[in-house]
Amino acid sequence: LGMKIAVIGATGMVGTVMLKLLEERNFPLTELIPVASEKSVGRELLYKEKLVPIVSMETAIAARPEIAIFSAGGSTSLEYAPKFAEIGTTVIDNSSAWRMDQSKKLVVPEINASVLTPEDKIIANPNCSTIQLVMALAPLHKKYQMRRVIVSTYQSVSGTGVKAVQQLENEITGVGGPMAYPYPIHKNALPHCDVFEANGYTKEEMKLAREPQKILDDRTFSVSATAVRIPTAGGHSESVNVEFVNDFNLSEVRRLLQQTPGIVVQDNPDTNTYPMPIYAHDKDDVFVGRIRRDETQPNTLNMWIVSDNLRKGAATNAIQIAEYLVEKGLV
Ligand code: A2P
Ligand code: 11C
Repeated sequence: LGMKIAVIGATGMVGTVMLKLLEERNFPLTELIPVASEKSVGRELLYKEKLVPIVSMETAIAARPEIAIFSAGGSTSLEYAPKFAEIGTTVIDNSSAWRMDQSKKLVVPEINASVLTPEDKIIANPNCSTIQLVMALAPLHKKYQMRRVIVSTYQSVSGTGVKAVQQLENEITGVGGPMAYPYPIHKNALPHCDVFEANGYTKEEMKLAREPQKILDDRTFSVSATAVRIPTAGGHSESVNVEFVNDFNLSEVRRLLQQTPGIVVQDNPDTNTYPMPIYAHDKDDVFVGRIRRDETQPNTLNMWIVSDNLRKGAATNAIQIAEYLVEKGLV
């Protein structure tokens, strides 16, 4: 048994990782249909030691794939995801286009894959910084009930795209080139991820505020975020302060996190053990450390969460959704 899978944005930062993961995880596909912009059509990509031609969106729709995974920006998703859905393709969309649409599910498989039905033809993949945050919050929320989360992020340039990775490399080697950010990123920190909204927060900060409530299907807690871009490439890091309704015990918190599939606890001050982007890079897990009590107020925890934003934050999560659909016979 197998199926046709289209990857929209196959040449991009996330698309490249998707192809690598489909191969690595031996996804049961009979045909890979890579799609990119018109300028890339006709080029070939390597998949399982075979060259596969990049095709146009129209050619991909005509091939009627069972699943199409989109990572080619919000406007491409808004225009084309419904066209695939219309012909019966299940779309897994990594852009922010559909995430807060009430008729679309927002899924982190370890947390809420069970909400999916065969009728869900456009499924939204959450934002990268949201995924790693909710992965660690979900088991703790279930046990102690969150009241308020304060998160500050330290985000990798890879989250912005190829142009930003190039800007950092150019600045390190001292050559000029196009700027992805309004300021230098090398030796800098920009309190600015994605665009500013009218309330003074960035779009990235508002994704962190809104998406966790939808994924956990609970509006009784709130999230306040500050998102910062730093000159790192391997993953996003987050400093997280969580106030719970109920008190916790630190060794139980560690045990709950350790027992959660997809979470790895790296936490030992005696050996300088804590999560870092250079170790999270190219891994599918979410790493949690610096777990400690906030001594300034009751029932409050501090922790540090790191994950590869292109893996669990994007491609891995999308492919896990596809694997779930196949496993449950939903496509
Ligand atoms: P291309 O390489 O031809 O530009 P990134 O997020 O790293 O910037 O990558 C964006 C991805 O989305 C690339 O694969 C890019 O293809 C693709 N893409 C951009 N616009 C379109 C479009 N209108 N139709 C299909 N793919 C697109
Ligand atoms: C970043 N989170 O690192 C972004 C990248 O909403 O899918 C992904 C943007 C999105 O800036």
